[in-house]
Amino acid sequence: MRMLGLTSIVLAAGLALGAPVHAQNSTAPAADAQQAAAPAAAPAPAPAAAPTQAAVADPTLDAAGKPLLTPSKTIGQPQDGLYGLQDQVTPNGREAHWFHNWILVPLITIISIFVLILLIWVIIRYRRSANPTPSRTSHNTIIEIVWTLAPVLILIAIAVPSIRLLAAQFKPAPDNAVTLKAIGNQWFWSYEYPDHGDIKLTANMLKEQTEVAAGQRYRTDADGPRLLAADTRVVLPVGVPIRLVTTAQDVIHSWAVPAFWIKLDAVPGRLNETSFIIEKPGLYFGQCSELCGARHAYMPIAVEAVSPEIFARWVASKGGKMPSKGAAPQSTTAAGNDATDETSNAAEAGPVVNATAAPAVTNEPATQNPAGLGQTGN
Ligand SMILES: [Cu+2]
Repeated sequence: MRMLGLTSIVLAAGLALGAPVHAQNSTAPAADAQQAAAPAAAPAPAPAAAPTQAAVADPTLDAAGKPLLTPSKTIGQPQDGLYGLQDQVTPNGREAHWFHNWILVPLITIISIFVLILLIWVIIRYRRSANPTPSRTSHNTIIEIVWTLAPVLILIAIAVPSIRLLAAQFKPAPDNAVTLKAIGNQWFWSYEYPDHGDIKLTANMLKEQTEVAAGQRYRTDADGPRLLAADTRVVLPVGVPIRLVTTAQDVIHSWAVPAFWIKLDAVPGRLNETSFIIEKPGLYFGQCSELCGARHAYMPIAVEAVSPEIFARWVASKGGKMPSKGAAPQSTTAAGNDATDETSNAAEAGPVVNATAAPAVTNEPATQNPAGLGQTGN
C-alpha cells in the first residue's frame, strides 16, 4: 500500500503536465458543467429496476427491485464503539489484522511502558537530592551491545511478517480471477466486468429522505448506513480470486473497502491492479479514499459478495456471460485495448502501473459514463 502511494505521487506529478490536454478531450463537457453548477442535483434519481434485457431476473433484487441483502451491523461497516480494525474477510486482511493485534500493538505497548519506567526510575533515583555526586561513567560494553542488538532483533521480528504481508498484497491474481474494473469519477464510481461481457454499472450515493424530491429513491437502513449506501452495489463472488483494476476519468480517486484490506488509487490514464479473495458472503462498505474534490465524501462503495452460482445468475441478468471454462478469462466484448493491457499486466509481478497505456486507452470507457446519471447499468 505504501509503495502504491509513492507511485501515485509520481504519477500525479506526470499527470499535472497532461491535465489540460485531458480536459480538452473530455467528451462530456456539458454534463460536467451542469454538475458543477448544481452539485446537489448530481446523482440522478434511481429509476426502479427496469431490466431491459431481463431474460434472467437479478438475483440480488426482490420483485419490487429492492435489494434482498440487508447490511450486517457487525461486519463490513463501521460500528459504534469499535476500537481497532473492522473484521477482515480476506486472507490478507486476516493476516494484517493478526499482525496489528498480536505483533505491532503489543510491541508498541511494551516499548512505551519500558521507556516510561526507565524515565521514572531516572527521575526519582538519580535526582540531585538522592544522588549528589553523579557517576562519571561514559562507556559500558555490555549495555551498549544490548541496546544495539535488542532493537535490531525487534526490527527483524517485525520485518518477517511485514514483508510476507507486503508480498501477498502484491501477488497478481491467477488466470481464473474475476476482473472488476473500478473507475473513479467526480463524484461517483462506475464499474465494468471486462471478462463478463458488456456489464457497466454506475454507483451513486443514496441520499436521505429529506434530501430528495418526492418520488425519488432515498436511503433506508436496508440499503446501508448513511453516506455509505450506494444505489448500485458491486456484486462479486466469494471464494474466487478477484482482480481489481482501478482507473479514473478526471482526478485521482482511491477505491477502498476496509473489510477487504483494500485501498487502491484510481489514477486517470493508468491502470492499477491488485487482487483479493472474499471469504464470506455479505455486504461490505467503503469510500473513496483520495481527496478528489468537493464531493469526495459522497462517493461510497457497496460490495455485495455472493456465492459463485448467484454471481453467474447476476451476470446473466445484466446481459453478460461467464467466461468459458478452461480458457483463461479474456475480454470478449470490452474495448480491445483493455484486453491486451490486462493480459500483459497479468504476466508481470505486483500491482501493475501500466506505463504504456495512452490516456485514450483507459479514458475511453470511462468517459462513456454520463456524469452523474445513476443506474445506467440497470
Ligand atoms: Cu474520489
